[in-house]
Amino acid sequence: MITVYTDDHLLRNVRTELHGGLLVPPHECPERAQFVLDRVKSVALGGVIAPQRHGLAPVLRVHDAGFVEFLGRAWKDWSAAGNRGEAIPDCWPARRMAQRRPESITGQLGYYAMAGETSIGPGTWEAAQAAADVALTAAGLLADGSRGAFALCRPPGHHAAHDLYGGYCFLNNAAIAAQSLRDRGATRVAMLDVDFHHGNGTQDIFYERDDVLFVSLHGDPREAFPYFSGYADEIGTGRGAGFNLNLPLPSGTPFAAWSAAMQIGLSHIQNFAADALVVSLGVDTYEADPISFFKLRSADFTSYGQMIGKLGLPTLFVLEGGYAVADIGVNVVNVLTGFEGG
Ligand code: OKP
Ligand code: ZN
Repeated sequence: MITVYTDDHLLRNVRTELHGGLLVPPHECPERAQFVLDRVKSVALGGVIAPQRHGLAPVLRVHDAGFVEFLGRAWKDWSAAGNRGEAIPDCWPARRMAQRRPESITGQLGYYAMAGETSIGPGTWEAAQAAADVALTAAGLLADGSRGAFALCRPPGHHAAHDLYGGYCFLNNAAIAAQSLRDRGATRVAMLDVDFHHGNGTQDIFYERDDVLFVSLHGDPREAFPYFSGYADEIGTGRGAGFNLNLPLPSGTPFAAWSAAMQIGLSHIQNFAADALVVSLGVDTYEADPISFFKLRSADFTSYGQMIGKLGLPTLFVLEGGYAVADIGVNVVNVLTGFEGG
């Protein structure tokens, strides 16, 4: 399997994450990508290629133009306003408040943020664009006939909605790639989100559509981020009713229970008769993950990679979360080798 990767992810290197009432070094750090790349090379998964630039057109197929324009200038406006730290929102359009975009950059951060832990710094936008290019380039490999491809993306994307950033995400790499597969001729695309956290952004982008099925396994939002999305009764709306499947699971879920839910998700994907599958591959379901509460072991990642492989679909894997940094490479690549029949 080919991996698409660029060092441009290093441009996303903020110092702060709002966590537990403190500004701490971010869980979503550059070392994550290095551990994954090292493991890809040490098991000789396949070639590693650089992304091609795709520009903003494929990004604007799923994201709001005002939102994309905001991301492109947020750091410049924030620092020009005299702020000395990284850009963090501190006021949101909550219930009964005006849903209007203010002029102030601080107000705009609140307008476009779905969470406050995700600081914006210099280079954040350039890295987010590079991650989208990685996903688009890997999608191009599928369109050209590959059975599998791996987009080694950083920053991740599945919390980024049509016009919202947060949860360490800015552009929804997996959604941009799925839409590009549709635009390159696929009639139906299935998306499977195995990250510990609900992919609220992907759900949002495709919620009214019947040509993209979204299936997500995740920590029950009553107890886990993103708290306000991911309930089982969110099934899609309009034409999209029945094309969104959420499988929330409780704290302490071991692989036996997780894989039973996975089997349900996979059978929905099978019935959908997709032309291609996009997997949002987060490995924060791991037992040692510092911010999550499932109990998967490293060997379990191989097992579920095999389960995905049995679908027999052209499959694009897009990296999302995983914060037990030293083990992320083994866990991610176990999924990929399992998929390939290892
Ligand atoms: C991104 B992805 C720690 C919780 C921070 C954001 C989690 C984002 C996860 N205080 N909340 O889905 O792995
Ligand atoms: Zn996650």
